[in-house]
Amino acid sequence: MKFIDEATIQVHAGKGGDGVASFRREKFIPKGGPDGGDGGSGGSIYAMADRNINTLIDYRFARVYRAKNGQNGRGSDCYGKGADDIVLRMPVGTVVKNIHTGKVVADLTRHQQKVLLAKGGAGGLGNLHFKSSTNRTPRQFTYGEAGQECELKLELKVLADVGLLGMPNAGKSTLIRAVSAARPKVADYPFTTLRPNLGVVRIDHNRSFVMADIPGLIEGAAEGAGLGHRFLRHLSRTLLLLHVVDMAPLDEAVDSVHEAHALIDELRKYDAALLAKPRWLILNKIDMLPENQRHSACKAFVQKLNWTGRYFMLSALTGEGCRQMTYALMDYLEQHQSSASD
Ligand SMILES: Nc1nc2c(ncn2[C@@H]2O[C@H](COP(=O)(O)OP(=O)(O)OP(=O)(O)O)[C@@H](O)[C@H]2O)c(=O)[nH]1
Ligand SMILES: [Mg+2]
Repeated sequence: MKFIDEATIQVHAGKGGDGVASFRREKFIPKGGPDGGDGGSGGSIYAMADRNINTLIDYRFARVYRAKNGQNGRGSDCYGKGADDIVLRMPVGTVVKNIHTGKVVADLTRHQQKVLLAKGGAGGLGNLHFKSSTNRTPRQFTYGEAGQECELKLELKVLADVGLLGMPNAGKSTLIRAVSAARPKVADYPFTTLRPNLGVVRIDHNRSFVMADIPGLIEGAAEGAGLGHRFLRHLSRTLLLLHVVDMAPLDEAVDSVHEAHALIDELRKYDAALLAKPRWLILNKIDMLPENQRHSACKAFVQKLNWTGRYFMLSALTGEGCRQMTYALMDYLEQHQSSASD
């Protein structure tokens, strides 16, 4: 199924039914008194997170959602029926914003979390309510209220602890396959990955974290080169980024240090908050380097890049060094996760 991570919709809650002014009219009961019932409330519209849904594609096709109006009240003390609510199911990780104010209306982070998007109008009052000792034949009633309506932007930001970042072909998808059960396609051409993939990395039976693999990024992504940089949105909720670098590019003319700088520049252009996230360097494909040159090659790379943070040398293909990286990630997340969620 096509992966869609943004959509714009309109929601119109139902209007409340009107109250009614009516009087009891029956044979042998003169002056029956007021018996006009209230209108029913209009249907409301809710968003609900559902972990079985993983794209916003449904909202690309159906963009307008209207809940029904409440029924009007009737005589003989009959209240109008309230209209059913509409519940829009969305993937966990969807953020709903009001297009005009920019305000976040819902941030769906838990399965089955339900948030009101547009409230149905209250039903009007029938004349029954206006009866008093001084007014035994009230003719007043009120109309039902209008339902809320608004235009909303839906944005899916996948929920992952760790995000993979890198040029096409760096080996991101191979890495997520090596450490989790996720099976994204791997191939030796750029832009194999066209949508984010999530994988659960299990360290032992009760320790695990979620990793996100996103499409590759190239120089000029901010200006739309390659697939652009919109997929970076999916890294915005991660605690840590892994910058995957190809230590053995097929094309010898490729300067990996230059590419690494270019990628960091793209991050900067996209969002300062993403750039400020902790980032580790993953020097991949070391199986392609002779064993006795691996350390020196990686050290030289790190120095040329002026990298002072943590880095790992590994081969996503053979699995060498992957375990060490996942354990270090787990430790890091355990130390930082609780403080982040406070
Ligand atoms: N020798 C070797 N090849 C690798 C390694 N990791 C990945 N590759 C190869 O590199 C190529 C690209 O790998 P992918 O995992 O598809 O790269 P990607 O970063 O996901 O690429 P995009 O999805 O296009 O951004 C494939 O041919 C992989 O088999 C590695 O550690 N060693
Ligand atoms: Mg890939």
